[in-house]
Parts: sequence; C-alpha cells; structure tokens
Amino acid sequence: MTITEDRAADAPTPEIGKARTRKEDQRLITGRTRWTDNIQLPGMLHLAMVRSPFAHATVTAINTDEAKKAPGVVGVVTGADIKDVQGVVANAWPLNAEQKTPNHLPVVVDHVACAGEIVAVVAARTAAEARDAAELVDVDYDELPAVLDLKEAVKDEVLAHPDLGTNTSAVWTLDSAAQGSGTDVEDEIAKARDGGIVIEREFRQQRLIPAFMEPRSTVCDPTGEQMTVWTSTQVPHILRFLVAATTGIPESKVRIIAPDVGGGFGGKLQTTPEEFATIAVARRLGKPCKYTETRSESLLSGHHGRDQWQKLTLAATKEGRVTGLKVELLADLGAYVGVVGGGVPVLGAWMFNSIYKFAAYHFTVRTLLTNKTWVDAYRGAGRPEATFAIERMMDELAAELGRDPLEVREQNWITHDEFPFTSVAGMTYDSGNYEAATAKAKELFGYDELRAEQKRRRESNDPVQLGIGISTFTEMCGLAPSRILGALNYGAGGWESASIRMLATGKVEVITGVSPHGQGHETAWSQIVADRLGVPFEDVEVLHGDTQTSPRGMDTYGSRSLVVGAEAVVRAADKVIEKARTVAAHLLEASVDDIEFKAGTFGVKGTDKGVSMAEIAMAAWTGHNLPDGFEPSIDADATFDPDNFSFPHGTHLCAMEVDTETGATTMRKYVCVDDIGTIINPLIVEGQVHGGLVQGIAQALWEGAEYDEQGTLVTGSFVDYTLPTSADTISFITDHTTTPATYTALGTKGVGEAGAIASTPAVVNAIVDAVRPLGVDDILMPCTPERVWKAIQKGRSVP
Ligand code: MCN
Repeated sequence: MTITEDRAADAPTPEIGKARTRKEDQRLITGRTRWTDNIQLPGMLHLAMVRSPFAHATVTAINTDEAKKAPGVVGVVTGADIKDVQGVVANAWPLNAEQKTPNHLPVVVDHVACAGEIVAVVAARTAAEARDAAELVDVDYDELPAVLDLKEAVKDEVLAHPDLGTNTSAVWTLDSAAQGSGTDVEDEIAKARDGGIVIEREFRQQRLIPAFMEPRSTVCDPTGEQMTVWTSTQVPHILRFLVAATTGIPESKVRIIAPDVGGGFGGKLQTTPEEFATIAVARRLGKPCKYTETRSESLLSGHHGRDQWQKLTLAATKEGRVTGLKVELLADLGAYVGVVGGGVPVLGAWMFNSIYKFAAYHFTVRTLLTNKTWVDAYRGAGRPEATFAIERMMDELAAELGRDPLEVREQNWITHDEFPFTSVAGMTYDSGNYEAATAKAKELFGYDELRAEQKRRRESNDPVQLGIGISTFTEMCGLAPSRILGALNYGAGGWESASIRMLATGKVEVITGVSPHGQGHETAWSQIVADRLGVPFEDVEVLHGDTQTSPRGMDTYGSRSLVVGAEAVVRAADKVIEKARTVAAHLLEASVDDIEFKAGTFGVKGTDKGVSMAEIAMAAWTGHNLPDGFEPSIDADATFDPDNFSFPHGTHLCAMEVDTETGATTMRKYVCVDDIGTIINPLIVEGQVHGGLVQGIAQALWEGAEYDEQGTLVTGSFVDYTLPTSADTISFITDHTTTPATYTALGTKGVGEAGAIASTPAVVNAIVDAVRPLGVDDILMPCTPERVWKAIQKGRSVP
C-alpha cells in the first residue's frame, strides 16, 4: 500500500511528539466513567462463586438446599446443571497436534484441578446475599494427590489430570541447524569445551500475579434479541469469537463491550471461567447477572505469569566471542492451558539470542500441567524470561573472562550497520542501534565513576558493597504478522482494523479494533489523526471496545496497538485524503493531479485557492455538489497486517547497594535508554516505561506467588503478595534514541512491555555484581534480604 506523501504531517505544530496529557484521564480519575461493576440493569442478579479449597479433588456430591433457601437467592447452579451449554475456556495456541489440553469447563462437573476452581454459582438479589448463600453450599470432595512442583511434574508420578496419563502438555523445539539459520549447538559446545569457555546455569522465573487495579467483573444481559456482555477484558473481539464458537450462540447475537478497563497487564487477555459462568447462569435464569470478583479471588483465580525453570548452556571462545546457546525450559502451565498458554514460553524462543550474534542456537520447552492456577501472559510474556536468562549469562561470561560486562556485550552485539539482520533464531530485525543507546545510557549513569566507586568499596572491605547491573535488550512485539502467527499454530490473526468517519460538523470519529486498558490510545490516536488529516486534536473522537461499533479487531496485548492498530488508522486516514482530494478538485474546478494537501487544506498548486477538510466533509454530507458518480461519503475503512514484528531495544543500567551483613538491598540509580522508533506521545511513553520498570524491578526484588504443600495459595492477599508502590522505588532516569521501524508509515515500535522486559536482569545483575567477590554467582528471585544474606553465607563457605 502506498502511503500518501503529501499528508498534513508538516502541519505548523505537529501533534506527533507532543507530550499531551491524556484526554481520557479526566473521566478516568474523577470517577466519571462507568467501569463494568458500575453497570446496573433492571432486575439484575448478583453472582457469587463457590470455589474449591482443594488443589486436586473429585467432587462427589453438592448439596444446594440450604443455599437455595437463603434470603434473596434466586438460583444455585452447578456444573452438572449447565454441562452442555456453558462452553469451554479455550486454548487458542496449541503448540502442536500432540499437545495435551485438558477440557477446561468454567464450572467443574466432577474434577477439580486447582484450588479456586468454581464448583457452583449462586445468584441472588444482592452481592452480599449471594456471598452469604455461597457459604451454605455443601460440597463433598475426595481429595486426590496434587502435583505442585515443576521438577516433580516431569516425573509423571503424580498426575494433575489422571485421564491424560502424563503431565507433559507439549514439547516444542527451535533449532538453528535444523531450520538453516545457524550451525549445530552441540558442535559449538563441544568445541568450546576444548579450549574455549562453557557456562552452564539454571535460573528460576518465579510465578507472578498480574495485579491489575480493577478486579475482573462481568455483566451479562441475555434478555434481548442479542445477548450483551460488559466485561473487564483486554480482548472483546476474541471473547465474542470464543463464546460463539464454544456455546453455539451465533456471533451476530453476541455483543461484547469492554467499557473503560482498569489495567490488565496480560491478565485480562484470558477468556475466563467467570465470564463463561456468568453468561451460562444468566441464560439459564433468563435474567441479567453480574459477577465481580474480590481481590482475593483475583489473586487466586485470575491467571498467573512466568513460572519456569531455565537451563542454559553458553559456548564462547576464550576471547569472549559467544558461539552457541542451548536453552532448555520447563514451563508450568498450571492446571489448564490458557488462551495463549504454551505460546508464552514460545514467544521467548526468538529472544534468548537477543541482540547478539551467535553461530548456533537450540531452544526446547516442555510445558507441564500442575495443580495450581493456570499460567498465561503477564506483561512481556516469554520475553522477560528470555531477556533475564541471556543477560544473566552475559554477566556470567564477563565474570569468567574477568572483563567488563558492557565490553563483552559490545563484542557480541549486532552493530548498527548490519541491519536488517537475520538472527540465529530466524527473526529479521529491521533496525536498531545498540551502540547509540548504550553510549547515552553510560553517560547518564556515570558508568565509569560508579565503577571507580565500586572498586574503592571493594578494596576497603566496605560492608555496603556497590553492584552495577546491565541489561541490553531487544524484544519482539507488535503481534502480527498473521502469516507467521498462523505458521506457529496461533489460532487468530494479527491484523488490525480501523474506520474513520468524517462528520458534517468537521469532527472526526475514529473507530479502532484495539481495546485499551490504561495505555492512552484515545490521546495517541487523536494526535496521529490530527496530524494526518490536519484537523484539531480536540475534534478527534476515538471509539473502541464495543463489538457493535467496532466489529473487527484483534484487541490489545503484545504491545501491538500502536504498530498495528494505529497503522490501520493511518491507512484509513490516507484513504479519506484520497477521496477528499477528488471532491476538492471538483469544488476548486481543478485537476486531481494539481491538488496538494497541507495542514488540513486542499489547495491548487501555484494558486491561493483552497478548501478545508471540514468543508469537504460538509460537502460529502450534503451531497449537493459532488463529482458525477461519487458516493456521498469520504469515510474509509482499512485493515493492516504488517510484514514483520516490531523490535524495540534499549540499554538499562542499575546501581544497587548491598549490605553484606544483613542482605538488605537499596537501589541507588536506574537509567534506561529505550529506542522505540518514532515516539507519538512522550508523556504516555514515559508512563509506560515507568510502569514496566516497576513491575520488572518487583519481580527481581519483591513479588512471588507461593503455594503450600497442599496446593493452597499462601500469597492470596496483598498482605503476603508484595506489590510495590511508588514509595518503594526511586526516581528513574529515562531517555531515548530514535531508530525508526522501516516497515510502518509512522516508524514506531511498541513500548507497552519494554520496561518490564528489560529491568529484572538489570537489578539481579547489579546485586550479584555487588557480592560476586564474596563467592556469589546467582540469587533466586525475588532477591529478598534473607536470600541475599544466605547466598553470601554460602558463597563465603565455598572454598
Ligand atoms: N506509544 C507512543 N510511541 C511509541 C510507542 C507507544 O506514543 N513509539 C504509546 C501508544 O500510543 C500507546 C502506548 O504508548 O498509547 C502503548 O502502546 P503500545 O506499545 O502499542 O502497547 P499497547 O497499547 O498495545 O498496550 C499493550 C501493552 C501490554 S502488552 C501490557 S501487558 C500493558 C501495557 O501495554 N498493560 C498495561 N501497558 C499498560 N498500561 C496500563 N496503564 N495498564 C496495563 O494493564
């Protein structure tokens, strides 16, 4: 598709690049919006879920008599009652045809595979009555042995789903020699064992919980011709498809609305048991129903993230050139295979090689079922895990060589003159400049000065040691392209859609297929359209998140909205310009070829004659004076499916002080220089980066979901699950370099996950760097003072 060259981007004060405050914030932060839980419908019932306290059990009997008699109760529904109509919680990314995928019923009939599974639903006039009555539902369970540990799960001695006969869901491999993108990794490792360097390490990616601000909530109104579902989701379009596909309700009779959604971080890209259960119960009772989870339910039964054991073997020459990397993963899926499920570790498969040039690469993941809450995407999904592992390995290599870790990275990274570059994993990176981002980060950080201070502290045996952590990263986001997703067995496309309606008053309505949940799309999309069409920013209205107004879309995840969704908007805008040009030529009595478009006005070249976009919109609306045969509309629709993923990159540097007597860690300085190509709104980008950084740092220092031996989530509230606040972090120094993407009109790259992907290894590398002279070469995350202290004691005791 050709992009209109003479678009209005050279308007007097371009909107793109302006740090505008977000137009949506006014309603979001002053309580003037409607979250799902605010929705009230006449005669609406409230639901409460009866959840299994056991991790693995057979349900032998359910007695609902007492609950049915409780005040306000209208119905109590069990899994058996809705067995054939409740649909299934789908897995949209089977890794291969052999994948074992347990049937995931929203309300279980007889088999409970993790604590928190729904065994019955109570519907009552108020939420309090529903919750009280849920306590009266009497469920008999026969407890079964539970498998809770990944390394135990591999042995298949205890099965999470006995009917499957194994805990292994799938094994998936990428091999550079097999696919022709590199040499054989075993050969490179063998060569390195004979005169080079081989580093073997095992890292743990602990289980995390995507703790969004707004707990999940769903309202279903089944009473009209068309069923309407309001839900706090990232994926209204995918949900509409899966509800239709698994319940038999035609897609045309399902309207899904994601009103303003208070965060998701990947946690709301799941189509949830609670959504399906609410729909099934509402249909059975014939009344609108609402279910809103408590925070504890959210932590227990919203999907979790990460949870992998990672075994890496890195081969290098004795001069420090990396030659091969072998990655073996065990990935915990929990009790079921989620919507993306096993695809999460696979998304990381192309990123373990990161910004480096290796000769050989091999990646294998074994996805395993256990009796814990299911695991799916959490901010970064697969890429933070990969970045963590390779960045830790680069530090280990530097330590082995006794060299500066930045210098070793520089020796191995792709240089800016080598782009486009096809990596050993087989991805083609379109553009990047790792040297520039690193040079800027080093300067902002005061790298040499901090290294000098570190040396002084080491030499003086200061009890507080200083460590410097590095993370030079790239990531792969902007999910599309559809063809590649298809080749990977992903069940949906990656394209995105947009429509632009030019209203008679000169205002512009933009309909986008992506569905924001805190990212500020309304503002950024308005900036893009204002520039493109030369209309005032304030005149642009962005509509999203309702499958009726926006019938086509693939929704928001994988930092895809700008690079795919907004590119579709650009293409729709360019179609509007071309239609308007024809009308302008007619009105100005000139040839179309003589019409030029600048800053919202169509003019005749070499004259001062012109007509504005708003005047053309009015002319198209009245239809009074249009060219012969011209449809009276300059509106346009477009769909965009890019040829490549988006590859943002950056360099993060972190200084940590570690008290070697107590294990306490303190962040001293954090610098991040990201390169996300063209920046649409620097203020939004700053917010995205800050949020991501805090989440990544939290994985390194504080967060971790823990289960006891019975499979009970012991970090089931914010008392036990340490979610940081701004008071726990320091002021970050952020900056950027700009290397535009080459395959999009705007040249943008995604940013929504970058901070979370890059920051975890920077922090852990810094802590390990601080205490390496004490014999420490790794610390399990989260690096609590206790773990750091124990690692120091162990390091000191190792000769
Ligand atoms: N942006 C920009 N210039 C760029 C890149 C991005 O101005 N070069 C702006 C975009 O216009 C958009 C925002 O930054 O307003 C994020 O854009 P993008 O990188 O396209 O990411 P998405 O909009 O697709 O958002 C998804 C991403 C993901 S995957 C997670 S997880 C995440 C995140 O966004 N969850 C979030 N950011 C979040 N922010 C909030 N507040 N809440 C969440 O749950």
